[in-house]
Amino acid sequence: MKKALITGITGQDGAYLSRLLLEKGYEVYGAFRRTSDLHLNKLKFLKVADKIKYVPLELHEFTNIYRTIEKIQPDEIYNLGAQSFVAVSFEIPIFTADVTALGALRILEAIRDINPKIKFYQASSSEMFGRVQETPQNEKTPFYPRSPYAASKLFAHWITVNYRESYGMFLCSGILFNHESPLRGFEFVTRKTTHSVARIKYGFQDKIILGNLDSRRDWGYAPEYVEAMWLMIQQDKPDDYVIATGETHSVREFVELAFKNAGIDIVWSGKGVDEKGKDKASGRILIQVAPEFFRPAEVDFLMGDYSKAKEKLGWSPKTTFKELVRIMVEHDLVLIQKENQR
Ligand code: NAP
Ligand code: G4F
Repeated sequence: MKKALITGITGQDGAYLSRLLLEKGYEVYGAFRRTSDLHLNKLKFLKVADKIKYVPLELHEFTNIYRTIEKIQPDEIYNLGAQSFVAVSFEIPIFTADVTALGALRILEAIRDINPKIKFYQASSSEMFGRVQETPQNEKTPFYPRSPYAASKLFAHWITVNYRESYGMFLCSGILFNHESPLRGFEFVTRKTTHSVARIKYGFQDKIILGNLDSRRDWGYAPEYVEAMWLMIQQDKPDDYVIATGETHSVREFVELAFKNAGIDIVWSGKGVDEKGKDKASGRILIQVAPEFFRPAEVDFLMGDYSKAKEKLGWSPKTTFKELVRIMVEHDLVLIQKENQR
């Protein structure tokens, strides 16, 4: 039985990856950072919470990481833990760098010392492409990070490459474009939107207030993206791969489609922060724009080229943008109904 250690077990990808590895017969060790309330809601939703062995692991703390890896002796480590919210990384840049950049290095140092044969996956991000230098973005596209989060991920990415080249360790980096699901955190624009749409539909919220409606992302479906993580680690040679859908859509498109899935057609009027989205049928304002949701530096456009993953891993995305929005809205409509029946 293979042993896998997953950092960031309480997050979206931690939950889907745990389910996948358990299905494949792994013994899964879930690393969580200690808080006053260990939240296992995502793992419970997938019905895997009681199948995981939990270990406290703080990415700030080298001794803690070292001892944890030494004790478990995992075959594979998936480093999904991070301060993962780009907007907040402008508010807490040093914390972000410590966890998101140095956290990866601390794990690599521990692996190098304890057992350099442990295979390692680093959760790199399309945010590293930032102000994009070519389109679509692939593994050879130059990086141009636009936030403390992206700069931190870039350090973690290059140190992973560097340790692979320096010490011959089995280290992979997955450059994943945005991937979403009903388990996505509420602060990210997709889930913020679908959750608000459901609340508006059932009368628990008046409107949603957003930032830049024109930024574009390559949005895929999270359960498919964790399969790519596992596939990378099963190859004969470690390498880096872009995981994406190859399509790009604006926040505005996502919002329109989310409301449409709840039976509401949106019409837009005004410009910039004065722009408003109204219910076509009633004229009611449902969407507003506020400066507080804009970022000091924005990533305007992302669109990934996943041909290397397709060729070498046999991986391709399956869920379309339209299906992704429908899945998320339907989930949140049911969630809001259930919450309010209690
Ligand atoms: P997420 O839901 O925000 O999960 C992040 C996880 O990291 C949570 O379990 C969080 O714990 C944990 N964490 C935060 N600070 C930590 C610390 N100091 N020590 C230990 N653990 C800590 O993110 P996700 O969407 O699952 O993404 C997984 C990884 O992929 C992240 O590294 C993210 O940056 C990266 N990524 C995500 C995407 C995407 O579109 N989802 C795309 C590219 C890359 P708490 O629950 O306690 O906060
Ligand atoms: O949903 P977002 O916060 O995701 P972002 O910044 O693209 O980052 C996510 O994907 C990355 C992969 O590229 C991951 F590495 C990262 O960990 C995270 O999972 O914002 C998407 C876009 C941005 O352009 C933002 O400015 O939506 C725009 N936006 C507009 N209004 C908003 C809002 N974003 C948020 N979070 N909230 C808004 O109200």
